Amino acid sequence: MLRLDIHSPSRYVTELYQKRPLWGVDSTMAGYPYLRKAHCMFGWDWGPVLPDLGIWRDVTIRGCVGGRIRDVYYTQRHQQGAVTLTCQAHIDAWAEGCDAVCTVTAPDGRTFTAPIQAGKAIIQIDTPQLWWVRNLGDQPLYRCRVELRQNGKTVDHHERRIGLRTLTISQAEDEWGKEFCFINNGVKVFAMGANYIPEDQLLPRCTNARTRRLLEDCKAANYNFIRVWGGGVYPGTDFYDWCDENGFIVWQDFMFACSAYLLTPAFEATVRQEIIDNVIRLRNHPSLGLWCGNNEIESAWEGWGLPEDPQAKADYLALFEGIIPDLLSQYDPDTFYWPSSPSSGGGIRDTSSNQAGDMHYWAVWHNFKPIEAFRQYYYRFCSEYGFESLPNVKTIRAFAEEKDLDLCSNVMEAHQKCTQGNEKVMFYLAQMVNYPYDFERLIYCSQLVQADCIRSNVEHMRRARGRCMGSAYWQVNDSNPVISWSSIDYFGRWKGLHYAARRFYAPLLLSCDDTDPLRPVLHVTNDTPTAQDVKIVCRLRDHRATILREWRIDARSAALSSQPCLALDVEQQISTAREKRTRYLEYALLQGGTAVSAGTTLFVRPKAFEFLPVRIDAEMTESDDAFSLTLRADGFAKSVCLSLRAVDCVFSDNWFDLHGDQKVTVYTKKEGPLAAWSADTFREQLEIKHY
Ligand code: BMA
Repeated sequence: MLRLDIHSPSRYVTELYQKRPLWGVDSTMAGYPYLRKAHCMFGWDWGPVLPDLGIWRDVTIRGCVGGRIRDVYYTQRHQQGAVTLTCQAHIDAWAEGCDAVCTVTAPDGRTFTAPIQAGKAIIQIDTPQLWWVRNLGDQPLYRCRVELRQNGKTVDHHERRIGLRTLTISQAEDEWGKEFCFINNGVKVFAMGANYIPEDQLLPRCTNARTRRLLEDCKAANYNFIRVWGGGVYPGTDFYDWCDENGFIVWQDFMFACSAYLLTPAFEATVRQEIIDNVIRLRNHPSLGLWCGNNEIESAWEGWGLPEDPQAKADYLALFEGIIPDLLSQYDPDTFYWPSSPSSGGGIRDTSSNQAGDMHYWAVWHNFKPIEAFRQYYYRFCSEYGFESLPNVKTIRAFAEEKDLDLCSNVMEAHQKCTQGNEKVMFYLAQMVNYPYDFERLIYCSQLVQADCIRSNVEHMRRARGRCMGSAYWQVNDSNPVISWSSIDYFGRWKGLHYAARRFYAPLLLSCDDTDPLRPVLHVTNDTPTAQDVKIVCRLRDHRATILREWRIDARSAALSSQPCLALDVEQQISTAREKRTRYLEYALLQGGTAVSAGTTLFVRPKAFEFLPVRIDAEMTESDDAFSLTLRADGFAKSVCLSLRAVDCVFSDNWFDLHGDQKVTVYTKKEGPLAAWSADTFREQLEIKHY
């Protein structure tokens, strides 16, 4: 008989806290660091206090006859175009007559077999098909199977898919300090993605299908990277399988965040087992790029003014700079370990360095710095920065009644968990846009400002490619319907930011450095592994979208590079305050006649620009599997947002700008409820907003 006793987590942490307080972040239930459950269940600055309890993943009991395979670890050495694969099998063979064999099947069907002797088999793979991060190459996966046999009969087997690749962090010294950069098969990768938190505040509601859909949405927004944040849970194996298949790099935090811990013998024992279990479970995934000790605890000890607690501080170093790296050197020596995020390498010092390591930049948002402050800072790898917005009105209506549709209502404030969160929303809106008089306009404007703000930081980092080699905005998803930093809300609805991410994370990017507004410089950032021939068109327009001046150049952008390609001087045309308010730049990077990257730069903030009334025409066509829209404006329309009243849908492009003489065609697939729609219904349901 297997008996499980489930005790109250709240009672447990409260009792321990009363005996001995232990620091944890605000807006949580005190004492939560005492218990190895997802911290965010006890509340976070985007989640309610709802510590649930129970079993939420499958539990199995396996019987074995003869012997069993506990686990298998595959390591690889790449030399002169060949791979030596070592299979280390941890086998309990109790019976006489047991032997084991490892068989590797390549994607092209070739097989390699070797007997396992003294727990090891060595397999030589010539002409290996390498696994690459997305956009650098393909993701061929090798199927590896270990069989344990007793007198020729299989008694147990273990199967995994691996990728043949090297993937680690390079910290080579350079003119700015030390780089911090993923390097895949010798190629330095600019990591582009976001932070991932648990998909539901109540874990049993999470499903593999939901996770896959979220990851597909990340892929649609051109990510090649995702950081699993340390205040939640270790995702299920399906998450990593998807990342293996799609060439994402996973930054894996261990599940510790913003807290102090005490290494009592019982706590240490459970933590050790947790680390061992998860490392064994995840170490063979080709997408696993890095293990990270925790989220923000090193920086908290360094500079957050925590209550004095020498024991907890000493235990921090013992756990994250002693026990965990020791366990990794035993269980997964090949994956890079980083003690904390952010960090410059450990020792509780210099955790906010712009010379080495990763960085969390929160001066914009948490410290009320203006949006432009992003661009004054140079990061080596920015693993967190963010900006809040309100979710889709349909999401809000899931928890609010008509009378609650007011940012400062009790209901809306209950769905804002960040300290002074709504004040910050309004603070930044007041800087950027005209006063949004109705609630839906407020939602629209908050998403517009969020998207613009994150875009400007990402473009800045991508222009600094080489010096900066990674961007993960905070955060891709929500665990509940809430006002937060996410780009996709709890119900999977894309905010303006997610559409913007699709553009600012495009492998080939055209962006404008307007540090000196009268001498803006267009840059091409090429994150593809080949040189690209491009055409750049830039136009100075007035607020009717009339072209006042045009520049055109052909350029060749080297593989994996970022270069200035067109320096403009508009001092003559932008000399008066009125010209600043009525003129703007529009630019596009063309390949084969199509714009693959485009943007707009105003000389003032949107609230100061003199927008004119504009009419947008939408022409609709229909095919068997999609509705297409061709949009045209009779002037300049900024941040055109398309939606359907009754249902959700993702458009091939959205939140784009329209300029008089140009048209934009977008489509949406006839999926779900749309499958049964007529063209007339689609037309009636279409809503078009713009700034
Ligand atoms: C970072 C994260 C989270 C938090 C977010 C927003 O510090 O690590 O702890 O939710 O910022 O404040």
